[in-house]
Amino acid sequence: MNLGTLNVRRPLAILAAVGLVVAAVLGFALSSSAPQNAEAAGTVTINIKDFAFSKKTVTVKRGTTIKWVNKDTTKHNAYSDKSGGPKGKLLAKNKSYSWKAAKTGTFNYYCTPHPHMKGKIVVK
Ligand SMILES: [Cu+2]
Repeated sequence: MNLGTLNVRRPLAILAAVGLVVAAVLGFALSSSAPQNAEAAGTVTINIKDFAFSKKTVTVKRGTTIKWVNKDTTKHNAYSDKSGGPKGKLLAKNKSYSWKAAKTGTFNYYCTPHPHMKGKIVVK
């Protein structure tokens, strides 16, 4: 009688406790992952026009995508000698190159055929 009710109630109490823990962990995982994805979704566009980058220095959060769009008839690119930096190929007019800023640091870049064209991306 008394033993019988204990034997039935304990597993139920344990199940209820486990259920609460699972719900709490799931809730935390869902709420903590959503804002991070939103932050990483941004894109900053830099136009290349008249042999110059439209933004000389761009400061972004890690995870941001940088997109260079060539508006000149002449082919240009955005290339950094630094490891992990942008390694764009020459772009025809209205073509673009995207690079995700995955590492923090300062990335100086230039246009390979026109090294006087310079820019800088600071990733924080
Ligand atoms: Cu160029």
